[in-house]
Amino acid sequence: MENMFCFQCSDALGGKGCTKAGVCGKKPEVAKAQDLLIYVTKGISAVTTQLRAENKVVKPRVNNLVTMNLFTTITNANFDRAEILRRVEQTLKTKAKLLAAVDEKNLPEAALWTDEQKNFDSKAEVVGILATANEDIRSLRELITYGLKGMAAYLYHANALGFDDEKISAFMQSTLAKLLDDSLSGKDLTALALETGKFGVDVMALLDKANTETYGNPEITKVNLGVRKNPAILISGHDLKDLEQLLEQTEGTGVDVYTNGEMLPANYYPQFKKYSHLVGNYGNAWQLQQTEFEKFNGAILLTTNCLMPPKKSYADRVFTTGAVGFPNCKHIEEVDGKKDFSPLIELAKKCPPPVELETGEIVGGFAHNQVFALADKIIDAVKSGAIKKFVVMAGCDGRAKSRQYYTDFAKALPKDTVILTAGCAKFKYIKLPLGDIGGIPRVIDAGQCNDSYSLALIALKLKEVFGLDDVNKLPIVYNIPAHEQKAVTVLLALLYLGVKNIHLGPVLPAFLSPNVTKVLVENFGIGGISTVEKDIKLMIG
Ligand code: FSO
Ligand code: SF4
Repeated sequence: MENMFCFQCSDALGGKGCTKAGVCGKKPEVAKAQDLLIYVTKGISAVTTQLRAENKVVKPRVNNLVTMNLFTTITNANFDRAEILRRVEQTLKTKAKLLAAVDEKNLPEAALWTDEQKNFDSKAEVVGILATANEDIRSLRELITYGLKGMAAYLYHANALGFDDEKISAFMQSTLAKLLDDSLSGKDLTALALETGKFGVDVMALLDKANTETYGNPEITKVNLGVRKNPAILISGHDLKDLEQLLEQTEGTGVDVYTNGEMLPANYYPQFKKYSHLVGNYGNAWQLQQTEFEKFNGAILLTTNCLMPPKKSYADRVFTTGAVGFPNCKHIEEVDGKKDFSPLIELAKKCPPPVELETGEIVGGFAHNQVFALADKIIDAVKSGAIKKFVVMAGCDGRAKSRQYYTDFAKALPKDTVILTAGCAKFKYIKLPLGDIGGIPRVIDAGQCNDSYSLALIALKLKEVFGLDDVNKLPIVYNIPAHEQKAVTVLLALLYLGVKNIHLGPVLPAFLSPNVTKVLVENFGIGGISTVEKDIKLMIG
């Protein structure tokens, strides 16, 4: 009997799945608690879907609960079994109240399950991923589940800024309910996966609106990579609202703030530029945090994934918030819409300043608004042949040595190509001296992984400008490094937008069965990667 089963990210052991413990550091008891949390979340979603069918209102509080449950189970976010089981109990309690208001007749077992025996583990054993025996149905169900998890992450951030769309929650919940329905065929589930892509576009558009209306449109920005001599706080993850509150609370305290990983693009927003104690970015993508966090010396705040299990040498300086959790790391709760970061500030004041990792600057801030402002220049460069091809390399970074491919690929690209990036994948090449084409940098960074939406808008704009009837006729190729479930959302969104011939790497997701892979290859031309030389030839010609 396996201890656990998880294959939701690119680190799935042996390209198949983690069965003894997670490569990410997730223990079997945490994996099981997550399986149970997904099961009860499907259960409450079946109830809310029934409520909507009966024209009854589902309160935002219930939508938020479903969103947060999904987000909690994303890779490298929450390793705290007690917190995950607390969410299971809260979900069952909320569901019990909702059940009183619906017709229970047609509801599935998961909607009616209660925890009377408090025997979480034995239930978790039978409701995990492998509970679906047919490997193709399992593959499609998980593909959709991961797309929904990524959507939940983006919806959570939009909600934090006061933006919401009930239609997105209704879709997420009705889809979760459908994943309990054994009558759905592979064909039905394939269609549902594409519909998940449609809502993936919607949720990224909502978050884009939330971010830009709150913090302004990202603009071309030089971000400092060096350090100052003050004590400091490092903030990582994707939550801009957390950064805003942290900057407000650290103002005038003598404590500096640095971004890390996916928080780097915060430096591109006008609204954050007014804080002179936001010094710049420290470090690289998530998989280097065990050495970089040690050297940072100050307090560290993880607002979302990716969190690696903290090493003893700095664990007492790590704080979590939102969906993130790790046993014995202090967690900052939100109370009445506010987070009190004073424990971090007080700790930071007692810490030495960060050790300098590097000096210099990087340039970013090429979200859709900024790129549209440069449209004439870019169109001229394409028309004159100065830019021959755009290569979309948005996605994730990760720990696999094989990801060196992306650095080598970026270096080997001909000088008349431009990389369009977003997400932590950028750290594999954004610091390379790749130069520019008539003032247009050869790496155009749109922002976080959710800002892949900007890249889609840019592609659609180019299609319109060049009068093309198909987005695949543009001189754009897609070489996407994927790791966790937000990348699945982005992938499904691209498929929904009709983008074909996407290359996924460094490995094809473990959760794609041979038959599902075949469908993706035949209908969308999805492929993997091989060597840099072969792929340059294939993609660039
Ligand atoms: Fe990266 Fe982690 Fe943004 Fe992901 S930090 S890997 S796709 O969580 O979300 O790009
Ligand atoms: Fe393994 Fe990834 Fe699952 Fe962690 S999240 S247990 S590394 S497949």
